[in-house]
Amino acid sequence: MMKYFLAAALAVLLSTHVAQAQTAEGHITVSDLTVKHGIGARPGVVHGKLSNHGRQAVRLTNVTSPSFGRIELHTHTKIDGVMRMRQVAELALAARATLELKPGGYHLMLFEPTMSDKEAPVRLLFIFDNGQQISQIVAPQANAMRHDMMHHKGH
Ligand SMILES: [Cu+2]
Repeated sequence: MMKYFLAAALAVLLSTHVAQAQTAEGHITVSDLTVKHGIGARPGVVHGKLSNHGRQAVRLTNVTSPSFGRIELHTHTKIDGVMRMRQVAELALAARATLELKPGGYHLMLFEPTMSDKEAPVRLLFIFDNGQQISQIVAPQANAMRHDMMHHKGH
């Protein structure tokens, strides 16, 4: 019994230590996030800002959410004169730089929604290759149909 208690106490100490280490080394901030759900079966989209205040480049390698089965990192590239969306494995954040996720540029795409209430806040977890993880809760924006159709044209 005592042995179990000590192991549990040690586990708490260790996890506290890890959390503090992440805060101390956390040079990245995520801000101005917007979440828009897709109409019908179309994917939703996330825009915002990723800022790296550190002296080393980092990469955003994954974003997860309990509200979506799959989140992809996307960019736009011009192919034969036409702007098309393309999935990328990661987003590079240069040292002391801000990467903007915006229409016509980098963005996140939200697939396989698991929530029934489209007005419910969406929790997003940003995972970086330096070990930092940032959790944000965003209230989805009301969806303007025309905007949604423009965004997904040529997807
Ligand atoms: Cu996309």
